[in-house]
Amino acid sequence: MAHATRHDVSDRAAKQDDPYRSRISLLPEIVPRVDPVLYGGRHSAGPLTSEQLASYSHDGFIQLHGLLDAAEIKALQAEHVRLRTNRSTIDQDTLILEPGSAELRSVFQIHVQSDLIGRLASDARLVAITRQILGDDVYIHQARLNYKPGLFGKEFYWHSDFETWHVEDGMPRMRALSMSILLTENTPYNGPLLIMPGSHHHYVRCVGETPDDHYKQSLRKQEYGVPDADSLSQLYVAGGIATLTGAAGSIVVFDCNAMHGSNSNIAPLPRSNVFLVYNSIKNRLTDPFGGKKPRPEFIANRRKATALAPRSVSLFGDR
Ligand code: 6CS
Ligand code: FE
Repeated sequence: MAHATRHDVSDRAAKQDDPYRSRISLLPEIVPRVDPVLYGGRHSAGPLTSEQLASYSHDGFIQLHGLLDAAEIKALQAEHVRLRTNRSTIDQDTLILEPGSAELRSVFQIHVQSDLIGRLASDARLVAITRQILGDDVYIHQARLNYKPGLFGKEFYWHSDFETWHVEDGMPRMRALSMSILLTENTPYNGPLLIMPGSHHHYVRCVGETPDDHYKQSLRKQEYGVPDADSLSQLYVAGGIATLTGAAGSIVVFDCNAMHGSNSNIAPLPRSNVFLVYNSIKNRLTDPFGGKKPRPEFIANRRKATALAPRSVSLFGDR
């Protein structure tokens, strides 16, 4: 079926009809989310309890412990070290450095470049949770290893991932989620993920025109698609800030539109997490709603947007 792209209608009209338009007006705005958080459907009877689903719907995130066993966590930590010490084996286009230094910040398409993390991404335990929340088959939109090195790891300022994925990648609706798998202990002092509970129910329209090839800058330090101070303060007053500390192996599942960020890491120990972004196959990318050219495949998966077949419930093959 031919998908009408937005070039078939006047671009201006398309932009005004877009409920999640952003980076158009000179004034920021907070508007209500128009999509559900939990999509129910045929996968509604999944591994999460009704209390966990209610908590996710209310706050925009849940933290899961004990899903991976000690051997799996150890294998993921060894893989993290292998990737870090064998940088030459990684596609250099997918390596993102810290702003102002040669310290490694992120490795994208990590589920393609690491067999073990590829198995993690299609693990039946994770896919079942994602299907239950998104109510559909899913695929990986983006996967990255965020290093946040000790002493030198820089912050990720407050943002909604969906605002970027909508404007710069053409993700139509809020039917995606991220899973952050902690590879090192996330403590109060090494830059853990911070989320504003309840912020996912609101959409912050940002100001400012997206520069060409914005990702070359934004993945190091994001300056466009950054919410304004007043909107951030309103979301904070409404829901506060949750600090997602936890042991290696715990998993934070959070909505694509949750307002989140993390502080710099000046502690002498790294904060490394794998981020897996799952998108519903009904929410595949179209043309970027911001009108710029699509971002590269290693950031936004377009060519392999087919339903993930859940693999065994072990990172070590069928068990
Ligand atoms: O632009 C992106 O897709 C990336 N930027 C941030 C700050 N979080 C999501 C994603 O990694
Ligand atoms: Fe993010």
